[in-house]
Amino acid sequence: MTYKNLLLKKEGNVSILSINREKALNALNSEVLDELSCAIDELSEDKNTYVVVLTGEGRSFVAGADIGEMSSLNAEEARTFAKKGLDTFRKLELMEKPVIAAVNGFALGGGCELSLACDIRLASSKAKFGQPETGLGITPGFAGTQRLPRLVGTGLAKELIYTAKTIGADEALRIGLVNAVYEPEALMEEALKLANEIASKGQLAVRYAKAAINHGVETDLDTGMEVERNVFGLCFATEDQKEGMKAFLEKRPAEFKCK
Ligand code: DAK
Repeated sequence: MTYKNLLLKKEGNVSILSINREKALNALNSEVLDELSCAIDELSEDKNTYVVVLTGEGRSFVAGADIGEMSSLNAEEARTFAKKGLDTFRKLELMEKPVIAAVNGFALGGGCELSLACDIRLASSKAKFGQPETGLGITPGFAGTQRLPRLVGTGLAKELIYTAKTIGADEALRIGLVNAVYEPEALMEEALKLANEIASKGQLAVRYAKAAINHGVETDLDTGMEVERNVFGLCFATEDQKEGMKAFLEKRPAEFKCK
């Protein structure tokens, strides 16, 4: 499928999805959110895509929800807009395949929240993160109040949200908002390296692990361990498990088939 506001490139088992609305620093309007939702469905169904890298064109990852579009919403329309974003981000988070955010520039408001819905965040040294909503007289609307404290802790999330301040990549690394920081020209190369490393493993195991982690962090330890026990059992119904262990015993690299 072709998109007006997205670029989709497939390189082997890795797909690169790039938000392409440079004139508004990739701000998310309803059209971008609708396209993002379709692209997530497309990538979920694509058997050859194992890992997704999400990034933005130009100097921004995503500079937030589109303030122009949001400014004239009434309360009911704001709830509808919020649902569109929440549902799309949740779909991304729960997608079976891992998603790496390659944060190339501004990740503000809805942009920071979009990165939070990804499995792993890598940043360019030029990236800027923040939840500027209170400066606009609103609360974060795409689950920033929920995902940010889960990732960096309540105190730091409250400070970032209450002050609406923007932080640089090094500070984001220090507080655990991103996994690593790279020079701008190295970011995509490093994101693809990580994506390909993940893509070389048993994909069903990776997907089960993602599901177990996502489920586990939202529940008590005993329930989480039960989820893990179940996905562990499921692995033994896959060809990948047989191949992975056989390859180890035969002292050769495994050839996984995602089966
Ligand atoms: N929306 C619309 N246009 C935007 C935009 C945005 N978020 N961010 C940038 N742009 C546009 C600018 O208007 C400008 O357009 P032109 O004037 O050229 O037509 C163009 O992108 C370039 O931006 P600047 O000229 O401002 O570039 P600078 O380098 O000077 O500044 C900046 C870059 C990122 C610091 C600045 O653009 C900026 O502060 N942008 C706004 C960042 C922001 O506040 N983002 C958070 C938005 S609030 C909810 C649902 C969702 C949300 C909340 C509630 N519910 C429905 C309840 C989410 C909210 C947000 O994300």
